[in-house]
Amino acid sequence: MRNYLKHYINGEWVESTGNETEDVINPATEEVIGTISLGTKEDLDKAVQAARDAFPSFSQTSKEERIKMLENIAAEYENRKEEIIETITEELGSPKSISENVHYMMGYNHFSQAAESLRDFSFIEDRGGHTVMKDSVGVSGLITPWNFPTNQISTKIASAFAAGSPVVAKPAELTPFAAIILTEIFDKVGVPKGAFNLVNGSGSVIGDGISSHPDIDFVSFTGSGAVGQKIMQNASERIANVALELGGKSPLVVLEDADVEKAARAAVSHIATNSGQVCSAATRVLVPSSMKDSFEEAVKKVLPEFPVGDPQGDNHIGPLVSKKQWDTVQSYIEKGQEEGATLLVGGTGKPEGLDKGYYAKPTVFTDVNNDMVIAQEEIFGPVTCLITYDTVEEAIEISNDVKYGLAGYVFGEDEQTLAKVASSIRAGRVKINDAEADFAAPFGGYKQSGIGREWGDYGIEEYLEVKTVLGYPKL
Ligand code: TAP
Repeated sequence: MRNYLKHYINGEWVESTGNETEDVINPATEEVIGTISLGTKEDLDKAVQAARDAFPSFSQTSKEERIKMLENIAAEYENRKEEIIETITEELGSPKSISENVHYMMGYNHFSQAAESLRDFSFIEDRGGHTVMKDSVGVSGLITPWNFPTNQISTKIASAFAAGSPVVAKPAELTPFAAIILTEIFDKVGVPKGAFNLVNGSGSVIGDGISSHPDIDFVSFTGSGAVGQKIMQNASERIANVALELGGKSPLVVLEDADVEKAARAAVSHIATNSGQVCSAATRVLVPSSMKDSFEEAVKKVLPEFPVGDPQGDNHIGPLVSKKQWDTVQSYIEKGQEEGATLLVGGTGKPEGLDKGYYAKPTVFTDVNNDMVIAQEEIFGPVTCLITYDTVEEAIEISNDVKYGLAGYVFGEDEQTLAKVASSIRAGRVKINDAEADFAAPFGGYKQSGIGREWGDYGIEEYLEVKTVLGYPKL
């Protein structure tokens, strides 16, 4: 049992001023695996004050000091590797291989990449004989969701630290333990007092408190569009800047000359990895009408490569994070059937033999029309839609006919067509075939997928203000 009843404020673990607690459930066993304190507005005020007090000195630390700090964090993170993997598997239910190769790996890369990006980053530059300086934005409030317990919080903290911005962070109640390990890491490597503060608690108290706090200068949020809107509204009261990383309904365009099996494997992998609880997952697969049958056959063929089951075992798909998320996914599968889409594989209910745990069946709908609810709304589970098209222009039109614009994927051979589709998709990140991820490349969305960019030097820019000084002395 992991009982974490304290918050981390001003370099110390301190008692909560309230008595409320929340149990954390392992979604694979439905058993309680620990408890956290739910912070109060008073706890939050203390954390914000600690960050404010740290601002004058933390914002003036040298680039070299911050690089060293980020490198030390990355090294200590590596020392805690096994514990991080085990913790994420327990609290999120992600299979061990995913906890290691996706969750652990992403957290590590954000800290080491921030150090790397900082090395070449210029906080002062010349513009036509005048000077442009980049200053820390002030105190940052970070609110993160449950689906990537180390990725989102690590990219935000790494960028904030790189920019010299003290932080107040609130992770999701469903998966709070990975953030506690990160806090222990910051404590161990000697992050200056007040530069990092962690207040556990509910979205409605601590999350809302962060977005409306008069002494928080910048809010970075990852999560649902509905909460993103509230955060923007709250921040607008004091004209505070926000970065929002919201949902997606990303297209995967299979071109006529694509390797069908490779594309089908990628399509299934998008809904299998992290049980499809991924904002950038491709959940609309656009297939040429002429390839419909062969693509459907390929989906059925590759599906057994992604077994569902105990995350402690050798499986690729674990449970969904909670009963609530399981219910949401079930209702979308029902909706798809009501709307007239055809179930190619999967459906409602639990996979055979998995009665305990929030397991859902990987589900692929075919004969989907892009206007259907299942093609327009983010389901956040192992569910995808096959949509047919006749021309490349039509594929581009369908790709963009959605309120989101987080990511896009294209499979094919002809370079001109790949380039045309990739450059026409209105999204913040487009991946051609199986191109490798790069942590220096920016991540973020167009349209209702968000505002701002994370990762690498673009991520650091979010935590900076720009000051022009005309006539600055040439020192
Ligand atoms: P959200 O409610 O958006 O939760 C994300 C974070 O915001 C959590 O830390 C949450 O706290 C906090 N929060 C909740 N209400 C808040 C408020 N009024 N002010 C400030 N912060 C607040 O997401 P969810 O309910 O967990 O998931 C709902 C749906 O959102 C999912 O089905 C999925 O479609 C989408 N989602 C998207 C993403 C990404 S990466 N785009 C991630 C997660 C979920 P607590 O949860 O601790 O209360």
